[in-house]
Formats: sequence, structure tokens, C-alpha cells
Amino acid sequence: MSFLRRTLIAAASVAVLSASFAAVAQDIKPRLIRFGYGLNEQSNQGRAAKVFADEVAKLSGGKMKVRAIGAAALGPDNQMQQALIGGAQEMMVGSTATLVGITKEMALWDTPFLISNTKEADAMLDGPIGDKVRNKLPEKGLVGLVYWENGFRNLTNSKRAITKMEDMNGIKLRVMQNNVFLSSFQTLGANAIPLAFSELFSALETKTVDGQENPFNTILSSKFYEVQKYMTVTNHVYSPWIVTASKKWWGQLSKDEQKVLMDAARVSRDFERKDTRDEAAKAMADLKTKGMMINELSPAESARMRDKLTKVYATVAADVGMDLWNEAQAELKKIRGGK
Ligand code: TK8
Repeated sequence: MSFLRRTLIAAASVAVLSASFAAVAQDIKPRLIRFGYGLNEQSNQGRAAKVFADEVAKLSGGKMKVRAIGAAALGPDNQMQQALIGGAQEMMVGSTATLVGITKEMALWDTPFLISNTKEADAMLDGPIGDKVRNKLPEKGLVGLVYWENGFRNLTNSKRAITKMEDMNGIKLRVMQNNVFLSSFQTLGANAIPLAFSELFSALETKTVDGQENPFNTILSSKFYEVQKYMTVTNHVYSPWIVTASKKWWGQLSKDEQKVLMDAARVSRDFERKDTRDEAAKAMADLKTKGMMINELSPAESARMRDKLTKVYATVAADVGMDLWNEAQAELKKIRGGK
């Protein structure tokens, strides 16, 4: 090939390329998606948010760009939910428990001891009941994409080891801003105080509250071991997180863009659950190394607490509606029966 010919071809392809880039720059500037979350970047939530951002960039060929913003820099869960509903923020991930004020059916996931292992959790959340609850969001201005795992919750406090229910008496225990959690811990005898997660560390540090409850992963990533001496393994409830989008904003996206987000959300979910479970399996040993005193409840005490907590079942059933409650129980039976 002659030099002239090669130069001409090169010049032509540069022209074609720059023309198409110009089109991209004019018509399709990368959509910027603010994806807020409450934990820090080094948490399981932060790692999965990054996976979601990377996957969206990959699947959209760089046309959609997710900015993951952690540590409640865009506000605590409740505030971000309102920003999504109003269309001022595009996406977030947070506790289903903080959504109950908006979508009452979410309270199903707050039921103590509803779910007893991760296999049941995945089957419930990704199955018809999870879909039914998630599909209640659009009428409130939100779109629910997937559930991530927050995990089984355990108790920590700075006062004493909890070996029996009476040890909870008088413990100022931070709970999520949610009635089921509030009445569950009141029932157990604690002085339950609802508070946003973003204020929790300093409340523990200043002893405004004595204790809190969260999964191993969060106790580790939020460094609660620095301000909490005792941990009691209770596994009292399986807590999901849910990835949501502003419905106002979602409605302006093309079908292809919605598909990119949905596919990326599923990839992030699968990553997040595995990552969280791997970390949780090692977390107890890590927390011991950090100086926490960890105890497990005796089977008898565990049964007593469980028995007390089942008293809130009637409240949950009334809140979410008897139909959904019964369907959820039937679905669990089916899952447990292995059918
Ligand atoms: C993070 C919260 C957190 C939850 C809580 O924003 O508030 O205790 O477990 O994960 O959603």
C-alpha cells in the first residue's frame, strides 16, 4: 500500500471516528446516576455499589455513569427515599426496614425469626413474595430492582453481656426508625430508641445509647467494636437491603437503559450476597481479635426470647395485611418442604 493511500485511509477513519464521537457528545452524554448508600466505602455495601457502577459502565458502553456515594453523604435512608420520590436523586440502596413508612408491606421482612437461613432468604426475596412486596413501590414513586443481603442481626452493647432476657432491662438500645423493631425490643425489656444509622456511631461513642443491633459485617465495617464491648449472637431477624430508583426518573429512561440497570443490579446482587456471606463467616473471629466479648444465648434463653418476640407477629400481620402474611407463611412452608 502506498504511503499516500495509507494516509488517506487513516485520515478518512479519523474523520468517521470523530464524527461519531461528536454525535455521542451532542445527543447521548453519559447519564449520571447518583447511587447513594449509608455504610462506608469499605463495607459490603460499598463494595457491591462499586460492582454495580462498573457493570452499568460496561453494559452501557460508557453511556451511563453511576456515581456511588456512601457514608450517607446524600443523607440517611429516609432522606434519600424522599429525594428519589421527588426526582432529585436517581438511585440508592438501603434497609427495607426504613421503607416501611412509605410501603407498609415492607414490614414483612422485619418479622423476628421469619427467615432462618440464607437459602430461605434468597428463595423468599427472589420469589413471588419478594416480587409482590417490591411491586408495591411504584405506586409510591419508587422502583425496586433487587434485594441485597444486609444479614442476620445481632446485639451489641457497652454495658454487659446479655445472657438472659432480663439483662436487656434498661439498656438504651438504638433501633431503626421502624415500629416492628421498636416494639420487638420494648417487648424484650430494652429502652428502644429509634435513630438514623448515620448518627449511630457517635451516639454509641457518647453513650447517648448503650447498644444497637446489626449484622456482623456492619459491626465490623462501621467499627462498632471500638465503642461496644459485648456482642450477643441472637440472629433475631434477617434484614434485606433493597436497590431502588426514582420512578420519575426511571420513566424517562429508554427500555434499553432500564435493562442495563436491571441486569447490572442482578450482577451486583449475586456479588453482594456471596461477598457478605464470605465476610460474615470470618467476622466473629475478626471481632474477637478486635477485643469484643462474644457470647451465644443458651438454647433455653433463645427460646424464651423467641417466644416473646412471636407476640409481635400479630402486629406485623395486621400491618402488611392478612393475605400477604398467609401467603408468606405458605411460601415458607413450600421452601422448607423443598418443593
Ligand atoms: C444503612 C442502614 C443499615 C441498617 C441500620 O443505611 O440502619 O441499622 O442495618 O444497614 O440501612
